[in-house]
Amino acid sequence: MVVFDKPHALNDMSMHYCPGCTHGIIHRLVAEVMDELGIEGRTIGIAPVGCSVMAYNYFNCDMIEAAHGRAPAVATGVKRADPENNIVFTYQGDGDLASIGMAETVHAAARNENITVIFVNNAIYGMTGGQMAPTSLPGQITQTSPYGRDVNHCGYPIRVCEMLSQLEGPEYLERVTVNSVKQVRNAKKAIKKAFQNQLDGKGFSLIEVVSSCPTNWGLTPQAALKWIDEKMLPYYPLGVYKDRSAGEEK
Ligand SMILES: Cc1ncc(C[n+]2csc(CCOP(=O)(O)OP(=O)(O)O)c2C)c(N)n1
Repeated sequence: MVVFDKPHALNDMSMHYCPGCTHGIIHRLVAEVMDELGIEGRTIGIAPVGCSVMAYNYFNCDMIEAAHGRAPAVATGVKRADPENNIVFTYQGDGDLASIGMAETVHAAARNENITVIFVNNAIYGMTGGQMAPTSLPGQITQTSPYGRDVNHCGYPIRVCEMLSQLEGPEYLERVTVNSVKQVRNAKKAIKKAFQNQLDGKGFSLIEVVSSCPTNWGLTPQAALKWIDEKMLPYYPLGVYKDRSAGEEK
């Protein structure tokens, strides 16, 4: 009896992510959803610049690499080129989505582009060695805030779901995490819904996944998962921030 198998939508290769990094879990959830919805052959993923820059190697669907932060703009073009057939998702870190790419994010949401955005918030610039991100917590020690993020000097972290929920445009915004089995299951449900919304023509769906970066947080993998509960979730509460179709007959 098969009790564990690789999703077909993930390629059979080892990933370059650090031990304890949750990018791998999130890749797997996206791939499982592609399998379950039977959309691998018509899905086009847009990879970001950041640790997941090589996501194009891992997903077994068509992939395009976007310039840093521009994934929602590329996704807009790909979706609009063939809206009936193309299923388009972006996969972006917090530096990519909420810093250099903030304009693309906000405008794609405001336009209610019928795309799916997977937003991996690990509160740091992982790939470049742990600089402060727009989502780094007040007091968080990073390479560019060695004494902790000083909000008087660097401003406050941006809560993306809360901010986008003020727009008329977006269809669905939810924040999840993947630091326990229960949370991984919830995250999968949210990711599946975000793809299903696109199939149903409902519009812009963004799932923010609160994630770990043990290497740049300077923690063991286990301690990093605990840090999510203790530090990240009080600042970034989990939940649905917008669901325009909530209450509609399923
Ligand atoms: C135009 C441009 N500016 C800056 C960089 C340098 N750079 C590469 S990745 C990155 C940030 C990545 O952080 P994030 O999006 O949070 O993803 P993570 O690596 O943490 O998964 C930056 C600033 C770049 N590659 N291109």
